Amino acid sequence: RYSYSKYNKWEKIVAWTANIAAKYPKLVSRIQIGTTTEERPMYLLKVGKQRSAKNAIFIDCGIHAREWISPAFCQWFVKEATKTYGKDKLMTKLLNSLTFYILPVLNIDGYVWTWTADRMWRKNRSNSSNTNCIGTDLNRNFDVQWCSIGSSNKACSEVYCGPAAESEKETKAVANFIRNNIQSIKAYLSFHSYSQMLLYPYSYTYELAPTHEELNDVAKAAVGALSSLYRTNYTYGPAASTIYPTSGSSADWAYDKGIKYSFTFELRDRGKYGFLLPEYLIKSTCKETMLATLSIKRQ
Ligand code: 0X9
Ligand code: ZN
Repeated sequence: RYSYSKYNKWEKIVAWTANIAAKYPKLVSRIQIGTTTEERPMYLLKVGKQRSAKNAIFIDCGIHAREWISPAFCQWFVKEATKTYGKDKLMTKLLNSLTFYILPVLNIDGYVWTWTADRMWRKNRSNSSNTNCIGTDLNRNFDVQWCSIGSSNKACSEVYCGPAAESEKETKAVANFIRNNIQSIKAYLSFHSYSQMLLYPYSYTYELAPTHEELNDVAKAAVGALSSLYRTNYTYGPAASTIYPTSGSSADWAYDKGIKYSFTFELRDRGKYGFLLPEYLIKSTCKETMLATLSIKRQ
């Protein structure tokens, strides 16, 4: 059986996307949105009962390769949705009226690299400069104030923005999918680690977002739901002032595209293990994050 409380390598995750879609054909379908730099297919799982998705939430995990708890959460979410649909009242209602687009690993090449060569790799694996340095930070590559604050035009930097906005195939695939489904996507959620924060726009400026009050209310409720399980403490607020300013991030891009509910999670922990969060903490982390995610859904 598939293990949701272990970290799975890419070969296992990709097989799992096919298996879960085959096991729940009326609830789950698998869609290829593009290919990565190294030509791996990028699959997202569409979860829900709506025929044509009128209301949808887009969720991505693993935009940064080393943040392993993030893909683990996306897998957990799909497991919970499929397992409890038709049993749990809330989940049934939710999936009858809402479609979840779940991209379990956005930065697949980078994720593979963390399993095979460098556990602490962050960026993708493209070679887009005339240096020996590999990789663009995909969370600096979106077309929003591209390559300005909190971003670098040096290929060797960990926050390299790439040669142009959307220069990376992974960025392009996600941005194209969201653009093509913009009428139905009501929320955008991006999962990272670590530091236990729930962030909302803006990241590229300290100015407050036009819907700041509402975003703050939603974030407050979500972290409240999260902490109700194991008392895990999250801080929340605009990304720029709560974590640090960044430009070209997916969450700011989605927000400025008109997706009103755009949130970035920085999952456990606060630095004890950091990116190397041990497997025994996957289950509790995913369970509490589920509560926060469902709290946002209810908006
Ligand atoms: O730097 C990042 O991309 C994120 N932190 S991480 O340690 N996971 O790399 C924070 C992004 C914050 N910006 C937005 N949410 N827009
Ligand atoms: Zn990250």
